[in-house]
Amino acid sequence: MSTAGDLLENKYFFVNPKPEYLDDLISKTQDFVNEQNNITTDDKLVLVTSGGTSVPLEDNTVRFIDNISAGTRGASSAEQFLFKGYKVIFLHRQFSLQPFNRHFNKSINTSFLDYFDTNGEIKPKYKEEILKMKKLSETYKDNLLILPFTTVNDYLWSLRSIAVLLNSRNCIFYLAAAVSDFYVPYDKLPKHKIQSRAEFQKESEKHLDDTGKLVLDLDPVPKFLRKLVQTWANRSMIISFKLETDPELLIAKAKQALENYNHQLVIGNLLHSRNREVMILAENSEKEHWLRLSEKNEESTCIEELIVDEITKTHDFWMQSWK
Ligand code: 9Z3
Repeated sequence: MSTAGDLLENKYFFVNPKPEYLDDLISKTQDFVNEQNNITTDDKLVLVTSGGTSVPLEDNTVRFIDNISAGTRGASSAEQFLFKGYKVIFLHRQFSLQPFNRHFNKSINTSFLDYFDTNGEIKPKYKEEILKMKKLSETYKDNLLILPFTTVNDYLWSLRSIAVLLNSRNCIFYLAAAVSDFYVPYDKLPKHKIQSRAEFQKESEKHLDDTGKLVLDLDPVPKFLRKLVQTWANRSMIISFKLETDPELLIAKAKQALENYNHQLVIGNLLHSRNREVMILAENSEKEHWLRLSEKNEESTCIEELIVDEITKTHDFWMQSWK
């Protein structure tokens, strides 16, 4: 029996055109998966999504709505999965943080050129860290496929295309990207830049009210987690993230997500403490538990090391349960 949600999800891909580069993304993913021979061996693979999706307000986009995410969670988790022996597909918001490189563009005090002296040599105080990250990125380069998205539409098309290629028990979907809840469907999207003065508005593209206010009309983004869990990747382990700002809502919303979508695990975090603590709620478990960085280990560890350690153990256990 199809529900109203199903209809919305199915309609989505008819109304919203696929990104131009999608075929290229699919063939890169196919090559990566085949090269690794992943689906037929015991190799483990993870799709990490990272960064925020944008919602264009115009087809020729000048203005857009964005979701907050630097890409730290995704990029840092991708590194940790590589260290654990996983092959990683890193689907990230273009220009957000990337594994290994992230260590050099996260500081507001240091820009790219600050790493070099006037002769173009790397300054000694940065050399050790640069060489370390360069070595790691070379070591893992064949195990890492980096793919970009910008809009929520790019993201959804890419997620669906990649999911059906990876759908197997040895794959994890680790959905850390911050995905918009609302968007403008393509059939309602103004072609050209929305005019800020009424006299330049075309009759067919009226967005200002009589007082000159811009009135936006956004549709809810269909709940694709349901499709992912039930159809596209119904053999894989799926982990979603829940971002809240009100601490009183976090646990309830995480529980609700597990009940609604029946996937394996929700990781909840609050905006301002997301780099220090997260809560984990697994299917069939009564209670959530927290992972926290202590003051002692804050300097030497990142929270993603704790998260990925736990996730990979759960994945091992979960794969065993299917054998
Ligand atoms: C997260 O909650 C991520 O942990 C963050 C990471 C985006 C907070 P940063 O990249 O931040 O380290 O700066 N991601 C998921 C957010 C999201 O959109 N979840 C949806 C929701 O909460 C559902 S899947 O409803």
